Amino acid sequence: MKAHTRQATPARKAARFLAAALLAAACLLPGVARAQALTLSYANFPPAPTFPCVQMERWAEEVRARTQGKVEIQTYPGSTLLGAKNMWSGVIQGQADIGCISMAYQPGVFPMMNVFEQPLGFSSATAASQALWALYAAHKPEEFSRVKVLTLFASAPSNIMCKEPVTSLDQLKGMELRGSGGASQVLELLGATPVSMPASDTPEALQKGLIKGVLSSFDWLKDFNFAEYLKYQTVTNFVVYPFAVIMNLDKWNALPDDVKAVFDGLSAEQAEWTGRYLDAHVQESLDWSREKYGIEVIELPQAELDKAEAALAVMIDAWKKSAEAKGVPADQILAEVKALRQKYDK
Ligand code: 3IO
Repeated sequence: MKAHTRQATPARKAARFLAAALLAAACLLPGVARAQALTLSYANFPPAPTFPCVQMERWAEEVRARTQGKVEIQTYPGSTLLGAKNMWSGVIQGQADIGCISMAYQPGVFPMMNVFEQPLGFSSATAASQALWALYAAHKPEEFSRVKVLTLFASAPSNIMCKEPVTSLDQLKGMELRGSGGASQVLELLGATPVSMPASDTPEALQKGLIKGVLSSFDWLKDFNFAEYLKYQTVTNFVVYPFAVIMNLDKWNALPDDVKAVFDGLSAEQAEWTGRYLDAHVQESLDWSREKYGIEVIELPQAELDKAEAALAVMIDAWKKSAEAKGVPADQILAEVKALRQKYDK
């Protein structure tokens, strides 16, 4: 036994070394896993409580869960990394890996997808978001070729939130109201004075008295606390605002295939989730605003709504012309969007 032990000494040393090595490796493993976890930055422009940021946190949670922690998403709400105006270029240049844009802030940049800023009669954020993703997935338009599109969604139909009661279209004449893109054109055509700015700049403009109100969806009343200042809500159900969540192309191309599959698998689902969240939240926002600030909700007579619809019809022709000039088969796209609205908007 003794001789055997003596002879086995080098082997025992080797075994001890191996055990130590294994222990060290075991201790290191969590560290290694953590070091390998990929962190991506995700920039957003409006404040954290607003729906574009709520959907961002939901997406980040889903990514963490579906990649088993392999991918960590660091979120930056409230323009802390990129603001509304430099979101598009900032993501293309890589200042943020992922960013959320409101397409209305870049008129002319998205000739095909701008069809969603036209008065098409979508009645919910859910239907508009589903249609938006479906149209994008079917065409993968050139206008987004410099980025990876992770998901798309739309606001709920837009309504007038105002310091003064708007009970007829005539009252809009010369009134300074905030809107962007398609919503801004709507205001113009109805005789108001549109003041274009990103959602994130609006609280200050209102405080300074530069505008009397806004044209956007009713989630604003609660999430920007506008119910405190804007007591009169006129239900118009005008255009929606389309959004895109975009990713830097080099960062996307460098992702492992399994992570790409997780992101792609989330796109359509995230669009629908966001629409459903917002539609429910708009209701919540109205109820909260009634309860807390006693807001007044004004319904326009049908004749007024018909008059507005007639006045806005020129927008679609204008979109067609500008889209065709950029090589978009506008009639075909319009027909597809109308079919998608029929499918999703019940
Ligand atoms: C919007 C934008 C940021 C935060 C909440 C929001 N709800 C509806 C919108 C759409 C809009 O007005 C815009 O400018 O994108």
